[in-house]
Amino acid sequence: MSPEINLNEKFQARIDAGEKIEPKDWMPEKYRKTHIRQISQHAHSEIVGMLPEGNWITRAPTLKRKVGLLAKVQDEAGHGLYLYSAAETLGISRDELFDQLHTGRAKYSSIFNYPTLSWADIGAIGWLVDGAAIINQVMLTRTSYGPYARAMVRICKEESFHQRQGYEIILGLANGTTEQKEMAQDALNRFWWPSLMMFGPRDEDSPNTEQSVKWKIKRKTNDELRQQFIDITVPQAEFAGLTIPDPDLKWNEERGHYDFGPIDWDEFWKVVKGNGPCNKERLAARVDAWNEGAWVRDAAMGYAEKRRNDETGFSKTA
Ligand code: FAQ
Repeated sequence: MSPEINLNEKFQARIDAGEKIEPKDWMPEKYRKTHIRQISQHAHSEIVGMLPEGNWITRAPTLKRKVGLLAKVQDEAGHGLYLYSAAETLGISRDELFDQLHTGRAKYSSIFNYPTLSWADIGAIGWLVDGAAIINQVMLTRTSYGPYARAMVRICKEESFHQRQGYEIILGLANGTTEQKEMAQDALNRFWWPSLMMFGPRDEDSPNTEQSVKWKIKRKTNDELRQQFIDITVPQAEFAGLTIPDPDLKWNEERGHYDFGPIDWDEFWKVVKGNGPCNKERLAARVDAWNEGAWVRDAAMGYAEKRRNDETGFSKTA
């Protein structure tokens, strides 16, 4: 047996035994690369995801709503930072990760390429987008790579607050005037299908799932998580008096799940490949932020360098 096969078998045995893999442990190159891809895609999603909501901070209808939204958007920045740090433990620099995003080589979640047209969209994002993100991320708290799993624990706590604040906005609108209820329904109509797409392609079209399940990166498949999200969310829509925009949606007694209509996968791939309603705008906003923030990074690096020099001797010994 070659040493490489032996290492691979030992690695799989550790995974099967439920052990966490830590940064300095031996790991197959593909495991490392899959994590860099997934964690960085996740990190990019968090910071690009700040843009559609940031759009409404100055227009939130009350002080309470503004404070809630500000806190949420700030949380997403924090999630991005934990996740970039987790990706860095795999031997890639943050500059390289940002370069991949800015040059369009790295993906981020398709959902953030849709516009936020009304205040109700902020409710819909919290309720549906954070709701979908939690379903996926609760699974990831048990993922096999230690730094990613640990980052997810805190992120999930914050995401549940986000989900609740979004659902509360939707409930307020749904129980308000006719016009407010229509706004909530319109937001649900536009965000429902893109939220289902967040879970990724159907299992039979998902090239990464099989290996990721074997390595316990994913504990559930895209279709399993999507179904879980639908089953949880439909009663929430009913409680709010809103209608899910799917004429085929029906409880299936035998399966113990909701059946649902076909997802427009052409739309999904169009958005993933950069041709959604806001892809260009989102990327341009990130590139601008990077360029405009250069002086802050330079100043922080200059200060860190100065402190390092101070600690190594000269000024401190005086
Ligand atoms: N959008 O073989 P699979 C959030 C790509 S966080 C764009 O199934 P995999 C918080 C996929 O990368 C939301 N691309 O891939 C928040 C792959 O391409 P590649 C983000 C997608 O990785 C809320 C190809 O399609 N969450 O919302 C999408 O096994 C509010 C084939 O797919 C995460 O990133 C998509 N929707 O499964 C923030 C969670 N789906 O790289 C602000 C972690 C698939 O081979 C405001 N990620 N693709 O060229 C995951 O769990 C997985 O990566 C999946 C995809 C499930 C997303």
